[in-house]
Amino acid sequence: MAFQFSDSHIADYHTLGYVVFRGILPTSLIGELRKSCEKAREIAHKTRGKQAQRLQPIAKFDVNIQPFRDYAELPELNDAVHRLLTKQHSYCNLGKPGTEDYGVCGVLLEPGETPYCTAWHRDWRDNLPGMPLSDWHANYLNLDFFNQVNCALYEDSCTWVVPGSHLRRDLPCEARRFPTRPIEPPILTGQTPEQCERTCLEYCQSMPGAVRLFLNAGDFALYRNTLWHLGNYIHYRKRATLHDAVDTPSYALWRDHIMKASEERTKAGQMWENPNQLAA
Ligand SMILES: O=C(O)CCC(=O)C(=O)O
Ligand SMILES: [Fe+2]
Repeated sequence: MAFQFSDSHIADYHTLGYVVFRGILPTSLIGELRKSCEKAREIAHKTRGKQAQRLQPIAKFDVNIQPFRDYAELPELNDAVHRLLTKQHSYCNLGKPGTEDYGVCGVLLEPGETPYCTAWHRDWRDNLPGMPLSDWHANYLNLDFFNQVNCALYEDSCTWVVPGSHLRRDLPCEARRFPTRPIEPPILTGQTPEQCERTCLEYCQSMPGAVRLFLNAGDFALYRNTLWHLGNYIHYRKRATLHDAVDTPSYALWRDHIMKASEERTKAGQMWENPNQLAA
């Protein structure tokens, strides 16, 4: 059945912190994007090794970008994004040809050799060394910021989330689970691929309230990257999932400002603040 936008998409996004526009990509476009992403996988393996898990921004590399332009212009998807957020919000920015601006859109890939799992995190707060947390806390509810896309070209069950966590600071059980910074990822050294798979799964399940997001080919998931989430990857499960921001001019400016601020703080040795141990 053709995708139809409804108010429940708006309700889900705001209450859960994520929404899925099911089957919104036409099958012909899925096919074209898959072809471009085959090339992206080759480039990622050549330049970053077999375990590479992404190529981003895609416009920087020698892949056929036309399917991405078609995706960026898809009327149903633009309409759904604008109705969910505002007309100022746009996805799949591919940058400006002839400049160093390549936009944000990339592709997430399966690792080539063995499972891997990121640490549980809330983006920027927990994965950017030097991030001034007062700035994150001042902005984490701002709907112009932190809107992120995973658009699956193959079935994808890599992303785990804690629904509703985008609306609040950490619960006591979450702070107890991850008392220190940087947050500990699962420890995989010396493990066989089968052991890695089990360790990663148990790590995902160890977070109170965690659920796995299931996407089918052509599903567009939009999520608040301020919610607790992670990516858990299995080498035998093919993945090509477009990864992108639903961007606004103010979010782009904020990112520039934060990247500079965090670099300076890192140089000054101020690597990690702990959000659950901040001075009052
Ligand atoms: O692979 C995923 O779905 C999640 C990736 C992620 O959390 C990130 O890029 O910060
Ligand atoms: Fe993330």
